[in-house]
Amino acid sequence: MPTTQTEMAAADRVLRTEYQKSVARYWNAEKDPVNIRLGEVDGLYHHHYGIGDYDPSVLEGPEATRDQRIIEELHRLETAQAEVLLDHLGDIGPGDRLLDAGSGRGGTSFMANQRFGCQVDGVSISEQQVSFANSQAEERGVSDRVKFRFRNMLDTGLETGSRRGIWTNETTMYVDLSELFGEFARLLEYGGRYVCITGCYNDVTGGRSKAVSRIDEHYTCNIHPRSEYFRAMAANSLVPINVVDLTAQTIPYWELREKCSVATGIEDPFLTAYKEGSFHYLLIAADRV
Ligand code: GPP
Ligand code: MG
Repeated sequence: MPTTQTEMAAADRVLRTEYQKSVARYWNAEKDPVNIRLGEVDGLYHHHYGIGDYDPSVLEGPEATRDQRIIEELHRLETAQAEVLLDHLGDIGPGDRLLDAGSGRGGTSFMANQRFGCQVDGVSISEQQVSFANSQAEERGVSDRVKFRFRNMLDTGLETGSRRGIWTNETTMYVDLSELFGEFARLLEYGGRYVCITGCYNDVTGGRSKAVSRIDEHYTCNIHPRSEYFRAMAANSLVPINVVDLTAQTIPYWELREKCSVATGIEDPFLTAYKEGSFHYLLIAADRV
């Protein structure tokens, strides 16, 4: 946390609003077992949900090890989600540079570096997460290629046109999309790819359902309607090439998570929102033109 005058001035430059400060406080304090115990499975710490069917055999077998089996299975589904995100980045070479916008404890960044061998920069407004992720980079021996910075994704300070690819893995609900995509359009080279995985509410059912409001309240975020993503992309030279509705694929993750000791209580609102159709789990890949 910032203590000296210089550190406090730096924090004020990154955290411009009271809202951003409150989000940073939340993530600086966060040590939830649903994230830590899953990360400890293999050292990849994620801050997103999972996709794909779970293996029902994890629910059987010895009672004493059941919880650990579920934790490992949830972690496998979260890693599978990040693989699908990376699949949509297109051809990335070792000389390319990528940005993980809202990089959390670094899980997706390390997977990208492992897959493409390229440089990955992560930005986060949580100094705690930045320091955790940089320690992970040291431990993994990739700190020369994967770097995390205490920066605001709306104003990263990174070089214009420097990015072949950018992604947001469940982070866009904390920011204004026009501002965010304006910054991404600046950072991406011509033909560069942006991949977004997000939860968004359904314009067709109309407005924010009670279950979606409970999710907002739980994470101090502001879930956007589906339409807002496409409006803000179109206004910022980002042209969608793929839109994948992952809702059906994420429901098993939440059903399994509900049965685990690390459940946080937000499982029921997610399942309700997805099943009633007021909320989607969406992947959007778009090219910078
Ligand atoms: C959670 O990561 C993601 C968010 C906080 C954004 C909200 C996402 C939506 C799709 C609406 P996490 O892994 O830290 O959450 P949890 O602690 O619940 O696992
Ligand atoms: Mg989690």
